Amino acid sequence: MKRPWWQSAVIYQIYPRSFQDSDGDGIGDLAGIERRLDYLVALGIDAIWLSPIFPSPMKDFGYDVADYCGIEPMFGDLATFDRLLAAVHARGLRLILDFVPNHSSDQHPWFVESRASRDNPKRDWYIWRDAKPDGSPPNNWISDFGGSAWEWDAATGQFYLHAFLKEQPDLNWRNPELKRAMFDVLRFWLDRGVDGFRIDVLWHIVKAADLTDNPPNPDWTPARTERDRVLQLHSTDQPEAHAISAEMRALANSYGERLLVGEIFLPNERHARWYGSVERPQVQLPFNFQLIENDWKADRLRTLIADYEASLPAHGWPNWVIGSHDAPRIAGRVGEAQARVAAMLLLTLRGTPTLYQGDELGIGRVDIPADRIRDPQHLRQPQLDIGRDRSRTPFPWDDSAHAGFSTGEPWLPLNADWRTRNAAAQLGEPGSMLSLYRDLLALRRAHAALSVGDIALLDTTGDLLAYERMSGNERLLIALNLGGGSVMLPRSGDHRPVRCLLSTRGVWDLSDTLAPNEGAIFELEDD
Ligand code: TEU
Repeated sequence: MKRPWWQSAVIYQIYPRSFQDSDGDGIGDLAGIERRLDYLVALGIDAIWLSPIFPSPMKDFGYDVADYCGIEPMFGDLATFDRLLAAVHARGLRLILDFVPNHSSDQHPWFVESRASRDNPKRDWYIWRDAKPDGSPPNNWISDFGGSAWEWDAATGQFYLHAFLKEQPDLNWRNPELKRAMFDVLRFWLDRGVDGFRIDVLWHIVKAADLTDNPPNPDWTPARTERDRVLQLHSTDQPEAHAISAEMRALANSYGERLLVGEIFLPNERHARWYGSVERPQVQLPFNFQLIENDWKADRLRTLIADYEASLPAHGWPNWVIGSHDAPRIAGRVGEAQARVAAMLLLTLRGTPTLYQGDELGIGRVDIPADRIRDPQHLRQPQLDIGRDRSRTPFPWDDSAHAGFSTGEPWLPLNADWRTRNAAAQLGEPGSMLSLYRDLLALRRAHAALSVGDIALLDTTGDLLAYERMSGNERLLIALNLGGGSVMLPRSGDHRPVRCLLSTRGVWDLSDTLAPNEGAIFELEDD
């Protein structure tokens, strides 16, 4: 059976503002990305996901779209985009775009019309409601960025809904014309040749028709725990959103095998429903954030891997991610030595991994001076330790001015150690994080067991996390030491490790032991 391309692929997320600037304005752009494609080829990834590149007032840095079928001038234009897409395809890579269907910018012409008057034809493209008799918002829903999810519009005397910033009004997917317009957007990009979409907060796009109050959540924090999400009972995860995602998939499939990645935050059982059924599939990859959201402890990870695998429908393909433009840097969170183990985990688990730009250099936590904070979520809640800017700092390419990112002052500061922690410095350095990523990606490409093989978790204890991956006659053992002491290698039934293919320390030389913070991949043979 020929597997679809995205099952054996590794996706690399680019945050376009921060990858490579080509015109000296301190903000990355499409021509800059094109210039760096060979770096990505050498790294060994298969597909690129670009965070939003569409015209935007940038209140939420592109997640507030003012024109779904254009390119933000700061990033380039449609001609630059077509060139980039051709250059990506010429290298055998794929390109997926970020589709933001839940909300537009308040500057989108649709919203400008919608708010113009109550009888405007586009009024119903957004979610407008009267105030309660006492003047308060229509229900108790809260915005992900804090406060009520309703904004009063004095001119027309109604509230509109916004799950995120007030400059990101929620679109009304129950309106057939809006829905048609959004499907036209998907067609526009599919016709141009993109290989798929990452769909922003897909689970949000339809709300309960009667806008019922959510269960009260007085302890809500922007940390967004699983509990917070479950309490968004009526504002998310509606059956109609599943139906729409099945229609999106049918459209994507009509173009050949194009990939849909859905940003979904839900407990396993409800999360798994976003795969849909064999007859009526939804997204191929409902994004799985569990490695980001859980403690970095061997027993915790073992349980979550087992539970997640067990929750997948038979046709459901897993996926994993350890970093994004919204999450703290993995190396900041678990430390640099463990970040190497995390890289090995991400690239040896069963399923499609997504890498986040800069994690392959081991960039840690970057502290942003108060006067340079740009993240709207952080600016609204400065007292909370949630700054997303820390993961959005410019990519350090080399030790020249501004780390080779731009000839001008970058829009966010660089990582403090950019003079030594940059791509050029790590390229020829066998022990570097970049070399480890390249080795892992090469190994994954060479061993089907690592990309598409089965997985069997071993019943280990303490700081050891271990599993086997197998395909055909090949059987590999991955043993990860999540702690600071040595651990014994696991006994694996009647198989024994015969050869170490890769260690996060460079060499594995300890017979039956893993050094502190060491992860290693072994070939197994029958006893
Ligand atoms: O994020 C969705 C989301 O749930 C975020 O609130 C995320 O949990 C938060 O940023 C973590 O602190 C998507 C995008 O990835 C994010 O950048 C956007 O701000 C958001 O949607 C609105 O479009």
